[in-house]
Amino acid sequence: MTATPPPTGPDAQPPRACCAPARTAAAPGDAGTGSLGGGSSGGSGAGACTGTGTGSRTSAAAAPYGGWRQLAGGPFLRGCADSPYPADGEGPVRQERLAPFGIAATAVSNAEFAHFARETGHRSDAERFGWSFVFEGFLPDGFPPTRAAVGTPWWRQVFGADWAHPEGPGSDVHGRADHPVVHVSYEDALAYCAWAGARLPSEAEWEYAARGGLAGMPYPWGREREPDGAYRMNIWRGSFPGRNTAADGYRGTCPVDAFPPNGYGLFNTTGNVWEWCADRFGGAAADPGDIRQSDPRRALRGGSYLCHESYCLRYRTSARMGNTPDSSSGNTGFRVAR
Ligand SMILES: [Ca+2]
Repeated sequence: MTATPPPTGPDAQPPRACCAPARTAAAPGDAGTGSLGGGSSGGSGAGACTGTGTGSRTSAAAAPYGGWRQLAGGPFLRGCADSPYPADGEGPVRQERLAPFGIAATAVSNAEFAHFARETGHRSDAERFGWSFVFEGFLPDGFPPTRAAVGTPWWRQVFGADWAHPEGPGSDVHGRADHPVVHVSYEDALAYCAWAGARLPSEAEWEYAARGGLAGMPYPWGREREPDGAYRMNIWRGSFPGRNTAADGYRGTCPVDAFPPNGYGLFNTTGNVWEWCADRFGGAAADPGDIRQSDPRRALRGGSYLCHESYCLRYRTSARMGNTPDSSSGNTGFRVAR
């Protein structure tokens, strides 16, 4: 359990394209054991972004589970100069300025999303498509054959998987009311925001909030991943993808308010689940411009319980990835801003 700063230079990890797979444009065929096309760089799926079933909130808007954190904004240093993944567009470090904003202390929980779904009848993208991506290690022995995402065979296309059935048919969120909702797409997140009278944070807002007032640090609490040997977030412990020791206490998701908050009172900005942001991804073209504006992918931040340094060292404040707006998987959620 040693502190491990992000590797740079010749020791850097090669770029890894896919922390959560994209839903493919082609409609899924048989449910054999073959592979789906995919990866996080594909286009939006057929019929994407329609029928999200957004409704107006019919009851008084409740505060987010962990409350709001009102942040002052102002200038801050965004990005990192030594990302192990140059193609992600984490760098260069640049100063940005933000207006004051509010952001939820925690990711949206299953209980919150259930409330939204009950009131609006929202049908998530996973439900519309009939399937979502589930990590293979969560499927019980004897589970019917599934297809894998190309390049990331541990992601399995599971029919019947959605936010209320995170591991597919027969699973539920009982006992996980305070865990982050997963299997939600960008479009699902927007629908929730419309109901809740909130919005998704911009990437800049997310990163500013995740840094908790610390400049230039890879983690929300500082430079060391496990300061004084203490686990501070929910990531993959062991060796990926075969051995999940859950040494940090969690094999899958953890409660949205587990582990100590950062300096701004935000919980689990790194680890646990990837969080959708409002911005388009754009890869290395992180600054606004034609390339970024034409990218159908939306940005996600923070990494997840599946991230391991051997494969995906993205559980850092500046790390990014992108995915198409109709994609969903068991490690993707969101938090709201205002
Ligand atoms: Ca863990």
